[in-house]
Amino acid sequence: MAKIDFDKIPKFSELPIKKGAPADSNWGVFGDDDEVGCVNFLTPEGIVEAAKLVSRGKVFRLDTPINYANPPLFERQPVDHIKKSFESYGLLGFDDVLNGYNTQEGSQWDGLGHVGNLAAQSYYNGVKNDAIKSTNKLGIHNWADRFIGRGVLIDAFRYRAEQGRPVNPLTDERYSLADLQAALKAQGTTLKPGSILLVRTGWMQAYLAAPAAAKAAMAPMDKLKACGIDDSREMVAWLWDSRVAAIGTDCPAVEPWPWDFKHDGALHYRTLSLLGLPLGEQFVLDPLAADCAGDGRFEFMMVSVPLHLRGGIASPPNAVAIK
Ligand code: UVW
Repeated sequence: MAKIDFDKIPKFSELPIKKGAPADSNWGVFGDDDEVGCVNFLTPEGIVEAAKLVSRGKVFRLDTPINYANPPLFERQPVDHIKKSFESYGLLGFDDVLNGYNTQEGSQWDGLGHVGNLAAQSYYNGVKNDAIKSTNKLGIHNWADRFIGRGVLIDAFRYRAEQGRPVNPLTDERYSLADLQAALKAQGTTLKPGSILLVRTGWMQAYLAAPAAAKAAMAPMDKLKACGIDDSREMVAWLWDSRVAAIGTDCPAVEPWPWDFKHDGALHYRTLSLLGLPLGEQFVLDPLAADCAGDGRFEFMMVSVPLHLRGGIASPPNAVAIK
């Protein structure tokens, strides 16, 4: 893990630093061969500081149980969980077998091989499609022991409701940068360099409360409508200039769904492909948000240990927030 001098990291307005790199990309900032992206902002010093945020020993699991969405969103396959018996060996016991496990069936970090920028025909740091397809380049394994540090929650859903401008999470409404900044201020929280930012949009709570028929109706890609955060240039400039290491939300796509795959300015491209900034989706944030509202502390230690899957495209976060 290389030491990061936060003062030497270029500002968004100074990007790109590499000749020929797309506008608004940070390619080369962490090295031409870097496969870690903004997770580089999580440092050993940051882990030590984050550990000081633990005072009550309260732990919040941030992942959905496997197969929570029935059916899974975006036509992803449900997991077939088989318990393989040891009976034939004359033993009492079982193994698990997960057939058809899509690492994005529920809570997930989108890895840097998830989407590439169409205009640049490249993934983060200029990696080409063939390298994603046939090598382990930009795999989720690069984050397997790196996703630990200070977590910050912005309860944007609560803030908007308190402002008398409630968001309906089951529509494609968006949270603006001004909403996120005002919510942070109202909470009395600051974004220090090297934070994992979690944004509660209210989607998960609304989805879980929906009847089974509504869940089935919203699962197909062309039927889903979901809130998210704005895909503006200002939004990513703020995330980068705040040295955010990753952004996780409780909605399906971080940005509102549907988003236009052909639109260069989509948040997926601006973050994953241009900045190497992980996107977290379908996180469980409601119990954590209730606790933060209760004690007025919206920061915590966060430990996320993605699957050690070489070349993996995405992973359940296997994440906990500890207060
Ligand atoms: C798509 O946007 C297609 O997937 P996800 O929201 O899981 O990143």
